[in-house]
Amino acid sequence: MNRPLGITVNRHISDLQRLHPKATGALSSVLNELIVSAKTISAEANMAGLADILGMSGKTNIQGEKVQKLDEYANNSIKRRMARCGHLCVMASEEEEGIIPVKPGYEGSYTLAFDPVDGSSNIDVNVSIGTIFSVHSRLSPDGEPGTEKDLLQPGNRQVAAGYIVYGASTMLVFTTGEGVHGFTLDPSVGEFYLSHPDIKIPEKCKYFSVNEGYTNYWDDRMRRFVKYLKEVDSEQGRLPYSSRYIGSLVADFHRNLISGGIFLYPSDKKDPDKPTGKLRLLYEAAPLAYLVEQAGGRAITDDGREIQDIEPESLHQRVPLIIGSRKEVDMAEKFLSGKG
Ligand code: AHM
Ligand code: MG
Repeated sequence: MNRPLGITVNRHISDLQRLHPKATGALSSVLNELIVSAKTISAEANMAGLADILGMSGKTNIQGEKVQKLDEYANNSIKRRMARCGHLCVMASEEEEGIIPVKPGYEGSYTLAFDPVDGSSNIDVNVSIGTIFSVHSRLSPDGEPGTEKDLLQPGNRQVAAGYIVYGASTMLVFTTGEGVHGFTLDPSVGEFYLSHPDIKIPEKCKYFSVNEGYTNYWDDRMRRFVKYLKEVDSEQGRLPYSSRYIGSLVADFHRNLISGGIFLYPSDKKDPDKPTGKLRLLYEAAPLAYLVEQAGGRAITDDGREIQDIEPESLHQRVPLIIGSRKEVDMAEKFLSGKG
């Protein structure tokens, strides 16, 4: 069988590196090692039903949620591989309470924050899930173990971010600040090929994605905005936006990035301990905000702060998230500031 001579992700990464004559290749190595983990997680996710990897592991993570076996597999796969890649100084995972040190003697100049399996409540029902990652340059001096402070940096200082979506195909989407590029895994040869170069979020927004089951817990302004999205605007000749909600952030975000859409996970009043929404700044909101901005979109909180500008205070900090097509995020901002 003849295969197309596609651009592999490794070739693409080395082409990106060429744009920076002083680059050492360290960031390229971080990405290439992460991609190896992504392939193994993809293989496990595809085999989940057969490999008896479905179901709970019996442990509870720092967020108080049940840890599923695939979460554990993915978490271990990434942390063990990346701890020895020689270019990181410290890591943090959504599944672990504290910082994750790298192997002594292997310290490098980058940090890695990751959500090993996002949307894990969807594993058992064979619905798309994903992995999200975010890379920063360290703040502390080279050659020493990294610290929590190295990880608590705002999104606007990321040097790379991306996700892998394990869907009908496995796709990797990432940015290093030179646009957003998407790669599809050919599982028969184990290679990611460039399939979506220079992704731009469509200006015409088709979808809104929000868990409307929580409507009663939202602020009135959020309720008015979502009501507006469902109305016919005869002055502008606009039909209602279509509703799409998978409940896997990576998959919801990916659809909206490719087809145009806005995703909302606002703060709600249902849990006084979680007044700031559910999603985590370091592992979910900031990396996706970097991607969406590189693709021409925008990401804010429901009190109008740019996600990228938030200075993190703790590893597992949660933020309300409104992310997607720029015009609709601007519109959300208007409603939420009381001007809608
Ligand atoms: P997880 O990282 O523990 O899987 O939780 C995050 C997920 C997101 O993928 C998704 O957007 C959200 O939780 C769905 O939450 P809800 O069921 O409250 O709508
Ligand atoms: Mg998650």
